[in-house]
Amino acid sequence: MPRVALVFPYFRTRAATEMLFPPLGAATLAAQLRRSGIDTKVFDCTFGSFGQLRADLIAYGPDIVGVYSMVSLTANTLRVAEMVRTSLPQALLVAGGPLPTVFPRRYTQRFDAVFRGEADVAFPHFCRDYFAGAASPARMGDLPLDTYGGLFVPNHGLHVDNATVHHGESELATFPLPDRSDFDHAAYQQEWRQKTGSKVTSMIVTLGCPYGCDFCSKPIFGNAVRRRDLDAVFAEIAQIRRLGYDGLWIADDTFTLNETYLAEFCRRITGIGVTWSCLSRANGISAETVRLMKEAGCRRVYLGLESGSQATLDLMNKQVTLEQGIRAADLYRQAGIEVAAFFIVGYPGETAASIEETFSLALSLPLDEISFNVPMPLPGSKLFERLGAPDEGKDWTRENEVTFVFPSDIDESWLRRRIDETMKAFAARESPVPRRGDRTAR
Ligand code: B12
Repeated sequence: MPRVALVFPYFRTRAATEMLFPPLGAATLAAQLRRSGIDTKVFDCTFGSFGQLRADLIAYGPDIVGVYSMVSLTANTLRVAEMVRTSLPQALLVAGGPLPTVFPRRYTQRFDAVFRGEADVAFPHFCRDYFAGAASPARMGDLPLDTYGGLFVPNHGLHVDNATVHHGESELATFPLPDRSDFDHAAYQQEWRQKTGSKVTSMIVTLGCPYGCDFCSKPIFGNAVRRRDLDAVFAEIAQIRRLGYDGLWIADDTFTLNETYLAEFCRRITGIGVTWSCLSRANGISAETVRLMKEAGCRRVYLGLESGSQATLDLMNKQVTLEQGIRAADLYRQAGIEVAAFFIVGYPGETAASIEETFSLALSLPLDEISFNVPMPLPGSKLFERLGAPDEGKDWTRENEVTFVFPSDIDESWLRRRIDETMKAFAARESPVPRRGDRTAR
Protein backbone atom coordinates (compact mmCIF):
# COMPACT_ATOMS: atom_id res chain seq x y z
CA MET A 1 0.00 0.00 0.00
CA PRO A 2 1.39 3.45 -0.90
CA ARG A 3 2.59 5.54 2.02
CA VAL A 4 2.97 9.21 2.87
CA ALA A 5 5.39 10.40 5.55
CA LEU A 6 4.90 13.89 7.02
CA VAL A 7 7.99 15.28 8.73
CA PHE A 8 8.05 18.16 11.23
CA PRO A 9 11.82 18.83 11.37
CA TYR A 10 12.04 20.58 14.74
CA PHE A 11 14.44 19.04 17.26
CA ARG A 12 13.98 20.55 20.67
CA THR A 13 16.65 23.06 21.68
CA ARG A 14 15.86 23.40 25.40
CA ALA A 15 16.12 27.20 25.07
CA ALA A 16 14.42 28.92 28.01
CA THR A 17 11.88 30.47 25.64
CA GLU A 18 11.04 27.19 23.94
CA MET A 19 7.31 26.33 23.71
CA LEU A 20 6.54 22.81 22.59
CA PHE A 21 3.40 21.95 20.65
CA PRO A 22 2.61 19.06 18.33
CA PRO A 23 2.60 20.39 14.75
CA LEU A 24 -1.01 21.05 13.80
CA GLY A 25 -0.33 21.29 10.06
CA ALA A 26 0.92 17.69 9.96
CA ALA A 27 -2.02 16.54 12.13
CA THR A 28 -4.44 18.31 9.79
CA LEU A 29 -2.95 16.77 6.64
CA ALA A 30 -2.72 13.32 8.26
CA ALA A 31 -6.46 13.43 9.01
CA GLN A 32 -7.30 14.37 5.42
CA LEU A 33 -4.94 11.77 3.92
CA ARG A 34 -6.29 9.01 6.15
CA ARG A 35 -9.83 9.99 5.28
CA SER A 36 -8.84 9.41 1.63
CA GLY A 37 -7.65 5.93 2.61
CA ILE A 38 -3.95 6.74 2.31
CA ASP A 39 -1.50 5.12 4.74
CA THR A 40 0.10 8.10 6.50
CA LYS A 41 2.54 8.58 9.36
CA VAL A 42 3.66 11.79 11.05
CA PHE A 43 7.32 12.03 12.07
CA ASP A 44 7.45 14.73 14.74
CA CYS A 45 11.16 15.25 15.50
CA THR A 46 10.58 17.41 18.60
CA PHE A 47 11.80 14.78 21.09
CA GLY A 48 13.89 12.74 18.65
CA SER A 49 17.20 12.91 16.86
CA PHE A 50 18.22 13.12 13.24
CA GLY A 51 19.57 9.54 13.30
CA GLN A 52 16.28 8.29 14.73
CA LEU A 53 14.31 10.09 12.03
CA ARG A 54 16.44 8.48 9.32
CA ALA A 55 16.01 4.99 10.79
CA ASP A 56 12.24 5.47 11.27
CA LEU A 57 11.73 6.82 7.75
CA ILE A 58 13.70 3.97 6.16
CA ALA A 59 11.68 1.44 8.21
CA TYR A 60 8.40 3.03 7.07
CA GLY A 61 9.48 3.19 3.40
CA PRO A 62 7.24 6.05 2.19
CA ASP A 63 6.51 6.82 -1.48
CA ILE A 64 5.95 10.49 -0.73
CA VAL A 65 7.82 12.44 1.95
CA GLY A 66 6.25 15.80 2.86
CA VAL A 67 8.27 18.20 5.00
CA TYR A 68 6.95 21.25 6.87
CA SER A 69 9.18 24.29 6.87
CA MET A 70 9.30 27.80 8.25
CA VAL A 71 11.96 30.43 8.75
CA SER A 72 13.55 28.86 11.86
CA LEU A 73 13.49 25.37 10.34
CA THR A 74 15.23 26.11 7.03
CA ALA A 75 18.52 24.34 7.77
CA ASN A 76 16.79 21.29 9.28
CA THR A 77 14.43 21.04 6.30
CA LEU A 78 17.25 21.03 3.78
CA ARG A 79 19.15 18.44 5.81
CA VAL A 80 16.10 16.17 5.89
CA ALA A 81 15.70 16.61 2.11
CA GLU A 82 19.32 15.53 1.50
CA MET A 83 18.88 12.53 3.75
CA VAL A 84 15.68 11.45 1.97
CA ARG A 85 17.36 11.76 -1.45
CA THR A 86 20.17 9.48 -0.27
CA SER A 87 18.21 7.00 1.85
CA LEU A 88 14.91 6.86 -0.07
CA PRO A 89 15.87 7.81 -3.65
CA GLN A 90 12.52 6.70 -5.15
CA ALA A 91 10.41 8.89 -2.86
CA LEU A 92 8.72 12.05 -4.11
CA LEU A 93 9.87 14.97 -1.93
CA VAL A 94 7.34 17.71 -1.21
CA ALA A 95 7.65 20.82 0.97
CA GLY A 96 4.90 22.94 2.54
CA GLY A 97 4.37 25.50 5.32
CA PRO A 98 5.11 29.24 5.73
CA LEU A 99 8.56 29.64 4.18
CA PRO A 100 8.05 27.36 1.15
CA THR A 101 4.87 29.39 0.59
CA VAL A 102 6.75 32.67 0.26
CA PHE A 103 9.97 31.32 -1.28
CA PRO A 104 8.92 28.20 -3.23
CA ARG A 105 11.95 28.37 -5.52
CA ARG A 106 14.37 28.02 -2.63
CA TYR A 107 12.79 24.68 -1.89
CA THR A 108 12.30 23.31 -5.38
CA GLN A 109 16.09 23.28 -5.75
CA ARG A 110 15.98 20.30 -3.37
CA PHE A 111 12.32 19.20 -3.48
CA ASP A 112 10.25 17.85 -6.38
CA ALA A 113 7.29 20.08 -5.53
CA VAL A 114 6.04 22.73 -3.11
CA PHE A 115 2.48 23.22 -1.89
CA ARG A 116 1.89 26.83 -0.88
CA GLY A 117 -0.73 27.98 1.60
CA GLU A 118 -3.61 25.90 2.93
CA ALA A 119 -2.88 22.39 1.61
CA ASP A 120 -5.79 20.58 3.37
CA VAL A 121 -7.52 19.61 0.14
CA ALA A 122 -4.91 20.03 -2.59
CA PHE A 123 -2.13 17.88 -1.12
CA PRO A 124 -4.32 14.82 -0.31
CA HIS A 125 -5.92 15.06 -3.79
CA PHE A 126 -2.50 15.19 -5.35
CA CYS A 127 -1.30 12.16 -3.31
CA ARG A 128 -4.38 10.15 -4.23
CA ASP A 129 -3.95 10.91 -7.96
CA TYR A 130 -0.21 10.28 -7.77
CA PHE A 131 -0.77 6.80 -6.36
CA ALA A 132 -3.55 6.06 -8.84
CA GLY A 133 -1.53 7.27 -11.83
CA ALA A 134 2.01 8.59 -12.09
CA ALA A 135 3.57 7.00 -9.00
CA SER A 136 7.04 8.25 -9.92
CA PRO A 137 8.51 11.76 -9.75
CA ALA A 138 9.47 11.69 -13.44
CA ARG A 139 5.85 10.99 -14.48
CA MET A 140 4.21 13.71 -12.39
CA GLY A 141 3.32 15.47 -15.66
CA ASP A 142 0.69 12.78 -16.36
CA LEU A 143 -1.44 14.21 -13.53
CA PRO A 144 -3.90 17.13 -13.88
CA LEU A 145 -1.36 19.39 -12.20
CA ASP A 146 -3.28 22.64 -12.69
CA THR A 147 -6.09 21.36 -10.43
CA TYR A 148 -4.07 21.33 -7.18
CA GLY A 149 -4.29 24.74 -5.46
CA GLY A 150 -0.95 26.22 -4.45
CA LEU A 151 1.17 23.64 -6.29
CA PHE A 152 4.54 24.89 -7.53
CA VAL A 153 6.73 22.63 -9.71
CA PRO A 154 9.49 24.04 -11.87
CA ASN A 155 11.22 20.63 -12.16
CA HIS A 156 10.96 17.52 -14.32
CA GLY A 157 10.28 19.68 -17.39
CA LEU A 158 7.16 21.17 -15.77
CA HIS A 159 6.13 24.77 -15.07
CA VAL A 160 3.31 24.66 -12.55
CA ASP A 161 2.57 27.80 -10.52
CA ASN A 162 -1.01 27.51 -9.19
CA ALA A 163 -2.70 30.21 -7.11
CA THR A 164 -3.10 29.49 -3.40
CA VAL A 165 -6.51 28.83 -1.88
CA HIS A 166 -8.24 29.92 1.32
CA HIS A 167 -10.94 27.50 2.34
CA GLY A 168 -14.30 29.09 3.16
CA GLU A 169 -16.19 28.52 6.41
CA SER A 170 -18.64 26.00 4.95
CA GLU A 171 -15.78 23.97 3.47
CA LEU A 172 -13.82 24.10 6.74
CA ALA A 173 -16.87 22.66 8.50
CA THR A 174 -16.58 19.47 6.41
CA PHE A 175 -12.93 18.85 7.32
CA PRO A 176 -11.99 16.05 9.72
CA LEU A 177 -10.51 17.02 13.07
CA PRO A 178 -6.71 17.14 13.15
CA ASP A 179 -5.39 13.63 13.82
CA ARG A 180 -3.13 13.87 16.85
CA SER A 181 -2.55 10.12 17.19
CA ASP A 182 1.14 10.07 16.12
CA PHE A 183 2.44 12.44 18.79
CA ASP A 184 4.25 11.69 22.03
CA HIS A 185 1.63 13.29 24.27
CA ALA A 186 3.26 12.02 27.48
CA ALA A 187 6.44 13.92 26.62
CA TYR A 188 4.56 17.11 25.67
CA GLN A 189 2.46 16.95 28.84
CA GLN A 190 5.42 16.32 31.10
CA GLU A 191 7.15 19.34 29.62
CA TRP A 192 4.15 21.60 30.17
CA ARG A 193 3.38 20.28 33.62
CA GLN A 194 6.93 20.98 34.75
CA LYS A 195 6.82 24.52 33.38
CA THR A 196 3.28 25.61 34.24
CA GLY A 197 1.50 22.98 36.30
CA SER A 198 -1.01 22.37 33.46
CA LYS A 199 -0.90 20.11 30.43
CA VAL A 200 -1.33 22.51 27.54
CA THR A 201 -1.66 22.00 23.80
CA SER A 202 -2.40 24.26 20.85
CA MET A 203 -5.41 24.50 18.59
CA ILE A 204 -6.76 26.79 15.88
CA VAL A 205 -10.31 28.16 16.17
CA THR A 206 -10.32 31.02 13.65
CA LEU A 207 -8.13 31.52 10.61
CA GLY A 208 -6.75 34.73 9.15
CA CYS A 209 -6.21 38.31 10.29
CA PRO A 210 -7.57 41.49 8.65
CA TYR A 211 -4.83 43.81 10.01
CA GLY A 212 -1.73 44.80 8.11
CA CYS A 213 1.05 45.12 10.70
CA ASP A 214 4.26 46.11 8.97
CA PHE A 215 6.37 43.36 10.58
CA CYS A 216 3.91 40.50 10.20
CA SER A 217 3.66 37.91 7.49
CA LYS A 218 0.54 35.82 7.01
CA PRO A 219 1.72 33.30 4.46
CA ILE A 220 -0.82 30.56 5.16
CA PHE A 221 -4.10 31.97 6.42
CA GLY A 222 -3.88 35.46 4.89
CA ASN A 223 -6.24 38.38 5.56
CA ALA A 224 -9.65 36.77 5.21
CA VAL A 225 -10.97 35.81 8.64
CA ARG A 226 -12.82 32.51 8.83
CA ARG A 227 -14.41 31.10 11.96
CA ARG A 228 -14.61 27.36 12.44
CA ASP A 229 -17.94 25.76 13.21
CA LEU A 230 -18.16 25.61 17.01
CA ASP A 231 -19.50 22.03 16.99
CA ALA A 232 -16.26 20.95 15.30
CA VAL A 233 -14.20 23.11 17.67
CA PHE A 234 -15.82 21.48 20.70
CA ALA A 235 -15.45 17.98 19.24
CA GLU A 236 -11.75 18.79 18.92
CA ILE A 237 -11.59 20.05 22.50
CA ALA A 238 -13.17 16.77 23.63
CA GLN A 239 -10.50 14.88 21.65
CA ILE A 240 -7.77 16.96 23.30
CA ARG A 241 -9.28 16.27 26.75
CA ARG A 242 -9.34 12.52 26.04
CA LEU A 243 -5.61 12.73 25.25
CA GLY A 244 -5.06 14.01 28.79
CA TYR A 245 -4.63 17.77 28.27
CA ASP A 246 -6.31 20.28 30.58
CA GLY A 247 -5.12 23.51 28.98
CA LEU A 248 -5.49 25.09 25.53
CA TRP A 249 -3.17 27.53 23.82
CA ILE A 250 -5.37 29.09 21.14
CA ALA A 251 -2.90 29.92 18.39
CA ASP A 252 -5.23 32.15 16.31
CA ASP A 253 -3.85 35.41 14.99
CA THR A 254 -6.93 37.32 16.20
CA PHE A 255 -9.07 35.12 18.45
CA THR A 256 -10.81 38.05 20.18
CA LEU A 257 -11.80 39.80 16.94
CA ASN A 258 -15.50 38.91 16.83
CA GLU A 259 -17.14 39.43 20.23
CA THR A 260 -20.34 37.52 19.36
CA TYR A 261 -18.46 34.39 18.29
CA LEU A 262 -16.09 34.74 21.24
CA ALA A 263 -19.03 35.02 23.66
CA GLU A 264 -20.54 31.83 22.26
CA PHE A 265 -17.18 30.07 22.56
CA CYS A 266 -16.98 31.23 26.19
CA ARG A 267 -20.49 30.03 26.94
CA ARG A 268 -19.75 26.58 25.58
CA ILE A 269 -16.36 26.12 27.24
CA THR A 270 -17.50 27.31 30.67
CA GLY A 271 -17.42 24.54 33.24
CA ILE A 272 -15.87 21.82 31.08
CA GLY A 273 -12.68 21.81 33.08
CA VAL A 274 -10.11 23.34 30.76
CA THR A 275 -8.24 26.57 31.11
CA TRP A 276 -7.07 28.44 28.05
CA SER A 277 -4.98 31.30 26.78
CA CYS A 278 -5.01 33.26 23.54
CA LEU A 279 -3.61 36.20 21.68
CA SER A 280 -5.64 39.38 21.86
CA ARG A 281 -5.43 42.88 20.45
CA ALA A 282 -5.41 46.19 22.26
CA ASN A 283 -8.57 47.35 20.49
CA GLY A 284 -12.08 46.05 20.11
CA ILE A 285 -12.60 44.30 23.41
CA SER A 286 -15.28 45.23 25.93
CA ALA A 287 -15.32 44.81 29.71
CA GLU A 288 -18.30 42.45 29.38
CA THR A 289 -16.44 40.13 26.99
CA VAL A 290 -13.40 40.13 29.24
CA ARG A 291 -15.60 39.11 32.17
CA LEU A 292 -17.06 36.25 30.11
CA MET A 293 -13.57 35.12 29.14
CA LYS A 294 -12.52 34.98 32.78
CA GLU A 295 -15.61 32.98 33.77
CA ALA A 296 -14.92 30.64 30.86
CA GLY A 297 -11.47 29.69 32.17
CA CYS A 298 -9.27 32.13 30.26
CA ARG A 299 -6.08 32.18 32.28
CA ARG A 300 -3.83 34.42 30.23
CA VAL A 301 -3.91 36.67 27.20
CA TYR A 302 -0.92 37.64 25.09
CA LEU A 303 -1.01 41.23 23.89
CA GLY A 304 1.26 42.51 21.15
CA LEU A 305 1.66 45.96 22.70
CA GLU A 306 4.88 46.37 20.70
CA SER A 307 5.85 49.92 21.73
CA GLY A 308 5.46 52.68 24.28
CA SER A 309 5.70 55.31 21.56
CA GLN A 310 2.73 56.25 19.40
CA ALA A 311 5.07 57.28 16.58
CA THR A 312 6.62 53.79 16.58
CA LEU A 313 3.20 52.10 16.71
CA ASP A 314 2.33 54.13 13.62
CA LEU A 315 5.58 53.10 11.91
CA MET A 316 4.54 49.50 12.55
CA ASN A 317 1.04 50.17 11.20
CA LYS A 318 -0.43 48.60 14.35
CA GLN A 319 -3.67 50.58 13.96
CA VAL A 320 -4.01 51.02 17.71
CA THR A 321 -3.31 53.84 20.12
CA LEU A 322 -1.14 53.74 23.20
CA GLU A 323 -4.23 54.42 25.30
CA GLN A 324 -5.98 51.36 23.85
CA GLY A 325 -3.00 49.18 24.84
CA ILE A 326 -2.97 50.56 28.38
CA ARG A 327 -6.74 50.11 28.68
CA ALA A 328 -6.62 46.51 27.39
CA ALA A 329 -3.90 45.53 29.89
CA ASP A 330 -5.90 47.11 32.71
CA LEU A 331 -9.16 45.53 31.62
CA TYR A 332 -7.80 42.00 31.50
CA ARG A 333 -5.82 42.35 34.71
CA GLN A 334 -8.75 43.78 36.63
CA ALA A 335 -10.88 40.84 35.51
CA GLY A 336 -8.22 38.50 36.95
CA ILE A 337 -6.79 37.35 33.62
CA GLU A 338 -3.00 37.31 33.43
CA VAL A 339 -1.44 39.50 30.76
CA ALA A 340 1.76 38.76 28.87
CA ALA A 341 2.97 41.49 26.55
CA PHE A 342 5.32 41.39 23.58
CA PHE A 343 7.37 44.42 22.69
CA ILE A 344 9.52 45.16 19.66
CA VAL A 345 12.51 47.43 20.20
CA GLY A 346 14.83 48.96 17.59
CA TYR A 347 12.21 49.28 14.85
CA PRO A 348 13.68 50.88 11.70
CA GLY A 349 12.96 54.59 12.07
CA GLU A 350 12.74 54.69 15.86
CA THR A 351 15.18 56.32 18.28
CA ALA A 352 16.80 55.48 21.60
CA ALA A 353 14.29 57.87 23.22
CA SER A 354 11.27 56.01 21.85
CA ILE A 355 12.81 52.70 22.94
CA GLU A 356 13.07 54.14 26.45
CA GLU A 357 9.34 54.93 26.27
CA THR A 358 8.74 51.24 25.57
CA PHE A 359 10.78 50.16 28.60
CA SER A 360 8.87 52.63 30.83
CA LEU A 361 5.53 51.42 29.53
CA ALA A 362 6.45 47.78 30.14
CA LEU A 363 7.39 48.56 33.74
CA SER A 364 4.34 50.71 34.39
CA LEU A 365 1.62 48.32 33.30
CA PRO A 366 0.06 45.52 35.38
CA LEU A 367 1.76 42.77 33.38
CA ASP A 368 2.64 39.22 34.39
CA GLU A 369 5.23 38.60 31.70
CA ILE A 370 7.10 40.76 29.23
CA SER A 371 9.40 40.03 26.32
CA PHE A 372 11.46 42.22 24.04
CA ASN A 373 12.60 41.34 20.55
CA VAL A 374 14.33 43.29 17.85
CA PRO A 375 12.38 43.22 14.60
CA MET A 376 12.83 40.04 12.61
CA PRO A 377 12.08 40.81 8.96
CA LEU A 378 9.81 37.89 8.10
CA PRO A 379 9.64 36.92 4.47
CA GLY A 380 6.22 37.99 3.25
CA SER A 381 6.06 41.07 5.52
CA LYS A 382 6.19 44.70 4.39
CA LEU A 383 9.21 45.18 6.64
CA PHE A 384 11.06 42.46 4.75
CA GLU A 385 10.21 44.05 1.40
CA ARG A 386 11.43 47.43 2.65
CA LEU A 387 14.69 46.27 4.20
CA GLY A 388 15.62 43.80 1.49
CA ALA A 389 17.38 40.54 2.16
CA PRO A 390 18.77 40.37 5.70
CA ASP A 391 22.47 40.14 6.35
CA GLU A 392 23.11 36.45 5.59
CA GLY A 393 26.28 36.57 7.71
CA LYS A 394 24.05 36.68 10.78
CA ASP A 395 21.83 33.77 11.62
CA TRP A 396 18.49 35.51 11.28
CA THR A 397 16.56 32.25 11.27
CA ARG A 398 17.02 31.59 14.99
CA GLU A 399 14.18 32.27 17.36
CA ASN A 400 14.02 35.15 19.86
CA GLU A 401 17.38 36.74 19.14
CA VAL A 402 18.30 40.27 20.18
CA THR A 403 20.50 40.78 17.13
CA PHE A 404 19.99 43.21 14.28
CA VAL A 405 20.06 41.44 10.93
CA PHE A 406 19.80 44.74 9.02
CA PRO A 407 21.77 47.99 9.30
CA SER A 408 20.53 49.90 12.35
CA ASP A 409 21.48 53.17 14.05
CA ILE A 410 20.69 51.64 17.44
CA ASP A 411 23.71 50.42 19.40
CA GLU A 412 23.12 46.72 19.92
CA SER A 413 25.14 46.39 23.12
CA TRP A 414 23.28 49.36 24.66
CA LEU A 415 20.00 47.74 23.69
CA ARG A 416 20.94 44.39 25.19
CA ARG A 417 21.98 46.08 28.43
CA ARG A 418 18.75 48.08 28.62
CA ILE A 419 16.65 44.97 27.93
CA ASP A 420 18.55 43.16 30.66
CA GLU A 421 18.06 46.02 33.12
CA THR A 422 14.37 46.25 32.29
CA MET A 423 13.85 42.52 32.71
CA LYS A 424 15.61 42.68 36.10
CA ALA A 425 13.54 45.68 37.20
CA PHE A 426 10.41 43.81 36.12
CA ALA A 427 11.38 40.70 38.07
CA ALA A 428 12.21 42.81 41.15
CA ARG A 429 8.77 44.44 41.35
CA GLU A 430 7.13 43.69 44.66
CA SER A 431 3.94 42.51 43.06
CA PRO A 432 3.24 41.58 39.45
CA VAL A 433 0.32 43.98 39.62
CA PRO A 434 1.31 47.53 40.59
CA ARG A 435 -1.36 49.44 42.46
CA ARG A 436 -3.23 51.73 40.12
CA GLY A 437 -1.69 54.97 41.43
CA ASP A 438 1.84 53.61 40.95
CA ARG A 439 2.10 54.06 37.22
CA THR A 440 5.06 56.19 36.25
CA ALA A 441 4.14 59.37 34.47
CA ARG A 442 5.00 59.40 30.81
C1 B12 B 1 1.54 27.98 16.83
C2 B12 B 1 2.69 28.78 16.25
C3 B12 B 1 3.92 28.65 16.87
C4 B12 B 1 4.16 27.76 18.08
C5 B12 B 1 4.53 26.33 17.78
C6 B12 B 1 4.41 25.79 16.42
C7 B12 B 1 4.31 24.27 16.29
N1 B12 B 1 4.90 23.40 17.05
O1 B12 B 1 3.66 23.90 15.33
C8 B12 B 1 5.36 28.47 18.76
C9 B12 B 1 4.81 29.45 19.78
C10 B12 B 1 6.37 27.58 19.42
C11 B12 B 1 5.94 29.24 17.57
C12 B12 B 1 7.21 29.71 17.57
C13 B12 B 1 7.79 30.40 16.50
N2 B12 B 1 7.16 30.85 15.43
CO1 B12 B 1 5.33 30.41 15.03
N3 B12 B 1 3.52 30.29 14.63
C14 B12 B 1 2.51 29.62 15.12
C15 B12 B 1 1.20 30.00 14.41
C16 B12 B 1 0.52 31.07 15.25
C17 B12 B 1 0.20 28.88 14.13
C18 B12 B 1 0.80 27.63 13.49
C19 B12 B 1 -0.28 26.57 13.41
O2 B12 B 1 -0.46 25.77 14.31
N4 B12 B 1 -1.07 26.60 12.33
C20 B12 B 1 -2.18 25.70 12.10
C21 B12 B 1 -1.84 24.69 11.03
C22 B12 B 1 -3.07 23.91 10.66
O3 B12 B 1 -1.39 25.40 9.88
P1 B12 B 1 0.05 25.17 9.24
O4 B12 B 1 0.98 24.60 10.21
O5 B12 B 1 0.47 26.39 8.52
O6 B12 B 1 -0.26 24.01 8.15
C23 B12 B 1 -0.93 24.25 6.93
C24 B12 B 1 -0.01 24.66 5.77
O7 B12 B 1 1.15 25.33 6.19
C25 B12 B 1 0.27 23.39 5.05
N5 B12 B 1 1.34 22.52 5.53
C26 B12 B 1 1.83 22.35 6.76
N6 B12 B 1 2.75 21.37 6.78
C27 B12 B 1 2.86 20.90 5.54
C28 B12 B 1 3.62 19.87 5.01
C29 B12 B 1 3.50 19.55 3.67
C30 B12 B 1 4.32 18.45 3.10
C31 B12 B 1 2.62 20.28 2.84
C32 B12 B 1 2.50 19.95 1.41
C33 B12 B 1 1.85 21.31 3.37
C34 B12 B 1 1.97 21.61 4.71
O8 B12 B 1 -0.95 22.69 5.17
C35 B12 B 1 -1.49 22.90 6.50
C36 B12 B 1 -2.99 22.88 6.43
O9 B12 B 1 -3.47 23.91 5.62
C37 B12 B 1 1.76 30.58 13.06
C38 B12 B 1 0.87 31.66 12.43
C39 B12 B 1 -0.12 31.08 11.46
N7 B12 B 1 -1.32 31.51 11.57
O10 B12 B 1 0.22 30.25 10.63
C40 B12 B 1 3.11 31.13 13.48
C41 B12 B 1 4.32 31.12 12.49
C42 B12 B 1 4.34 29.77 11.80
N8 B12 B 1 5.47 31.26 13.36
C43 B12 B 1 6.36 32.01 12.86
C44 B12 B 1 7.58 32.34 13.52
C45 B12 B 1 8.47 33.37 12.82
C46 B12 B 1 7.94 31.73 14.73
C47 B12 B 1 9.24 31.96 15.51
C48 B12 B 1 10.51 32.01 14.67
C49 B12 B 1 9.01 33.25 16.32
C50 B12 B 1 10.20 33.73 17.10
N9 B12 B 1 10.81 34.79 16.63
O11 B12 B 1 10.53 33.15 18.07
C51 B12 B 1 9.24 30.75 16.49
C52 B12 B 1 10.07 29.57 15.96
C53 B12 B 1 9.77 28.31 16.66
C54 B12 B 1 10.39 27.07 16.16
N10 B12 B 1 10.12 26.06 16.93
O12 B12 B 1 11.07 26.93 15.18
C55 B12 B 1 5.97 32.54 11.48
C56 B12 B 1 6.71 31.84 10.32
C57 B12 B 1 7.09 32.83 9.23
C58 B12 B 1 7.79 32.23 8.05
N11 B12 B 1 7.67 32.92 6.92
O13 B12 B 1 8.45 31.23 8.09
C59 B12 B 1 4.45 32.35 11.50
C60 B12 B 1 3.80 32.11 10.15
C61 B12 B 1 3.85 33.61 12.19
C62 B12 B 1 3.97 34.87 11.36
N12 B12 B 1 3.00 35.74 11.40
O14 B12 B 1 4.87 35.17 10.67
N13 B12 B 1 5.06 29.37 16.59
